[in-house]
Amino acid sequence: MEINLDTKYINRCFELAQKGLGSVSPNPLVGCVIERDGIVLSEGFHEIYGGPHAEPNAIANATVSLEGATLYCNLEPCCHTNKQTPPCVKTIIENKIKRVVISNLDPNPNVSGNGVKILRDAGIEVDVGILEEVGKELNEAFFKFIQTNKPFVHIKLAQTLDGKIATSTGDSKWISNDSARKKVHEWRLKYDAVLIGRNTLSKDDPTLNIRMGINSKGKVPFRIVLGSIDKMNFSYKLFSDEWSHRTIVVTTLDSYRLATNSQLEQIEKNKITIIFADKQNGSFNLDDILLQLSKLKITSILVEGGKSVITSFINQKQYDKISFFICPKIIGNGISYYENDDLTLMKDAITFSETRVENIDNQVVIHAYSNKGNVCLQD
Ligand code: AOF
Ligand code: ZN
Repeated sequence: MEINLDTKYINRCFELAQKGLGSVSPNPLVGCVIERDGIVLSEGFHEIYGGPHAEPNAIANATVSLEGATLYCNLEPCCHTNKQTPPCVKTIIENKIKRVVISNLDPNPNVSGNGVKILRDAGIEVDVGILEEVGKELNEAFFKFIQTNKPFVHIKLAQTLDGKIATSTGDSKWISNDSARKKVHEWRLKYDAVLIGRNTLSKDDPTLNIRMGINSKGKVPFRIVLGSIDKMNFSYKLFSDEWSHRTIVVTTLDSYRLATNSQLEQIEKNKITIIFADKQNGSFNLDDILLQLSKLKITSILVEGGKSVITSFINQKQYDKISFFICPKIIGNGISYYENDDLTLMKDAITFSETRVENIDNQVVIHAYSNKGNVCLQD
C-alpha cells in the first residue's frame, strides 16, 4: 500500500517537474508533493532558473501546518549554500516534515547524498530510489552535464523503411509525418540547443524554433551551425531573423579569415556568436566543441543535421542517445545517414543499449542509448 502511494506521488512529482521545461536549464526538472494521511496538502515545482526550488515552492503554497507530513520530490533536496537559493533541507526540517521520499540522489557533487544524510540526522525518515529509472531519464541532460561538464547529445533522424534520410536528389520533405515532427518541436523546448550542418542550412533554410502548436514559453533554443563560415549565405533565417542573437556558428579560424567584410558585418550586426574549432580528417573536433558550448551553459543539444553531421557525431562517439523515426515509405536509391567505408566486419558494428520502441501515428520510433558506458546515469 505504502509503495503504491509512493509511486503515485512520485509520478505526480514528474508531472509537476515538467512544467519547468524550457525555463529551468541548467538546473534540473523538479516537482514536489506534500501529503498527510492520504490528503495532498500542497504541490510545487522548480519554475525558473535562479528562482526557488520545488520544495520551498510547495511549502510556500501550503495553507496548513506541515507537521508530520510526507514530502515527495523527484530529486534529493539540496543542502549546499554556495549558490543562488537557500538549502532546501533547512526549510524541510524547520517545517517539521516527518518523512521524505525521493526518486534520485542529486549527482551535483555539492549534494550527492549529503542532503539525505542531513535529513536523516535530523530524525526524518528518508526513502530513496522510487521510480529511479524514470527520474534518471527525465533529468538525463542535467545528470550528464553535472557529472562530465559536457552537454547531453541527442541525435534525431527520420528515415524510410530502406534506411534513407533523403532521395538521391536530396529531397527530404517530408519523410516523417506531422505527428513525428511535432514530437521534435516538443524536444526543442526541452533542449538548450539545436545543431545542424551547413548542408542542412543551405538546403532547408530552417528556423529551428518551436512551433506546431507547442507553447514555446517565449523560448528559442540556441541554433548551432557547423561549417565553413566563408561559404555561408547570411540571408538565411538563422542569421537574419529576430533571434539571430541565439545563433552560434562553429567554424575554423582559416574559414573565418576567408570571410568577406560583408559577412563579418552581418555577424556583428546580428549578434551571431562564433566558436572556433579545429578539423581533423575533414571533421570538426566535437569533443572540443562540446566543451566550448558547455561554457555557454548549454547542457543539452538536439542534433537535427544530415549525413555528414550525424556521421561525425557517431564516429567520434560524442552522442548519448539517438531517436530513429522509421517511416513507412520506401524510396530506393537515396542518402543514408551514416557512411563508413572502413567498417567491414559485423564485430565492429556500432551498437546501442537500452532501446525503447514507441509508435507515433504510424511511425516507429526507436530510442537507443550509446553503448560507450551510460554517461547519463549517476552511479
Ligand atoms: C532541489 N530542488 O527544485 C532543484 C534542485 O543555484 P540554485 O540555488 O538554483 O541551485 C542549483 C542546484 O540545486 C542544482 O545544480 C541542483 O544540484 C539543485 N537543484 N535541488 O533541492 C530543486 N532544482
Ligand atoms: Zn533545493
